Amino acid sequence: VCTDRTFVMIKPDGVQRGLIGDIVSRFERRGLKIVAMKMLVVSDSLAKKHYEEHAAKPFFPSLVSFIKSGPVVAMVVEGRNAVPIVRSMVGATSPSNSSPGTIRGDLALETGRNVIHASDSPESAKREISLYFDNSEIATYKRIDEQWLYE
Ligand code: YYY
Ligand code: MG
Repeated sequence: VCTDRTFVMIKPDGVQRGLIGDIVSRFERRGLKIVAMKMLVVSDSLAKKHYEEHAAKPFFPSLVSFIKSGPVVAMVVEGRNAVPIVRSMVGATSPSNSSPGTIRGDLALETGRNVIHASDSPESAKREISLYFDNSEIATYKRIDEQWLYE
């Protein structure tokens, strides 16, 4: 049984543009398991903590205000190699570099409106999951297709 986990967040632009279903569906069809999911409006302090690695960058203030600008959908996604698999599905940070077939490559045009966040390493996944979820909010269950997804 695989317990690799990553943190994913559909950003306010993705929610406002009606892309929640499309994005969640991509993860489900890939075989990844959604083990936690909620809609919330990110507070100022949570936004700054989430993106603390970028605190000194020129885009930090606009990134923080964008992330707070409307509801987001936060998720914990589980599956073998969930971190790199989800990052490859998300695509490059700048949509002009993200390949067609990726979420950003199919659904976004600008870096500052790139629809989705996903953790970039197992360590950041752990940190980000704990910023958004209590352990009690994360479900443990089996998908009925797991025997066909894993050898
Ligand atoms: O992990 P990822 O989201 O692909 O990119 P990061 O380099 O961690 O940057 C986080 C976030 O910041 C990015 O999704 C958009 C925004 N951003 C920006 O607005 N302008 C940049 N030059 C770089 C990043
Ligand atoms: Mg990042």
